Amino acid sequence: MTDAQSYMGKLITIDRYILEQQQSHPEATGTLTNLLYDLALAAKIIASKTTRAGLAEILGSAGEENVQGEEVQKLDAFAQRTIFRLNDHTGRLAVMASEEVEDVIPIPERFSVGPYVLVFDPLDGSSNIDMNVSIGTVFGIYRRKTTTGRGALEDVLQPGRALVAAGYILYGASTMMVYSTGQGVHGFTLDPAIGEFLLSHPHLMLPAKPKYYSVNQGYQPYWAPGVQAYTAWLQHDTPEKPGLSLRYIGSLVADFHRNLLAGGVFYYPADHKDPQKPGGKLRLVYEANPLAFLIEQAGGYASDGARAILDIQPEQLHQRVPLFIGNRILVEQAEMLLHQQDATVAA
Ligand code: AHM
Ligand code: MG
Repeated sequence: MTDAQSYMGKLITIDRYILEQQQSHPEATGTLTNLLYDLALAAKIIASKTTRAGLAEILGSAGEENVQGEEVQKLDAFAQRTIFRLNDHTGRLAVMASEEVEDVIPIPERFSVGPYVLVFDPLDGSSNIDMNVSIGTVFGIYRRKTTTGRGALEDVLQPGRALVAAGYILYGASTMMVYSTGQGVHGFTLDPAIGEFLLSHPHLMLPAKPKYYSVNQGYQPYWAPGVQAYTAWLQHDTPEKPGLSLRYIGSLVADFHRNLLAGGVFYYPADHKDPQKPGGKLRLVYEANPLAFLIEQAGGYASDGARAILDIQPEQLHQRVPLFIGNRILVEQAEMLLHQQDATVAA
């Protein structure tokens, strides 16, 4: 019997499951366990608002710009505040960092600091909110690197390989929390009637036969030749796979989640249209890395087109990175074709 089968039909809350996983590590102090509980609570609080997102009180934007120069929607601000406030005083974190805040977020002086670092995108895909399209939260947890004082930028700028846990919350037709602490990927669905996340997808693994490719094909005229060649390869039957169908929501967590369940590849390559984003659009620290950690745990792979996302040493908090993520065989083909085309162009 596989681990996944042993959970079939059992009613297990996220709290109990996290605790059971902790018990297989006798040395664990429970700090990480409690941090995950806090994130599950944040998920419920944010979900309670996203499910009411069509209502007048929260429609419209807060009228501010975030550090990426984008308009902050009210729900973004709410999600940011919720995650911060649930984690600022627990003594579990040394420092936090978020897409919505320019610099690292210190723990207020009046609270003690702890051994972990939390990076997050509080509400990704915010341009979809007003259209009632799925949105998500992405998070990653590191152990702090600095040994004294309060946390610093150095604690945040760690390669994804050093993540101890990562996950996302998908606010869709139902709310799901999916996370990994390095022992497989586990998915929980929120039962709104009882306010509990129940284990629905234990030990998620990518299906061997992929179904979908996901990319904003509207930018195709601006792609490099390698990305053009790669997309053509995905579309056609090849010895390795059938031709894939296109699915693109434009909401990273939802696109990632669908491909995790069905098999496939999501990519957001560098394009040449927007000089502001020569390295793609997505951010390494709190978008690409947590999802790369999850995909490797599910048997897949994530690359920037040349190397594993998890091996990149971040230089800046908000740096962008091209992202190819999904079934290993599909992502490795992207690396191969991008490399081949670069070599042709250089010759
Ligand atoms: P955001 O962090 O500002 O919400 O933007 C990230 C989103 C992702 O969810 C999604 O994958 C991508 O932007 C879609 O971009 P595009 O509209 O260019 O396809
Ligand atoms: Mg984002």
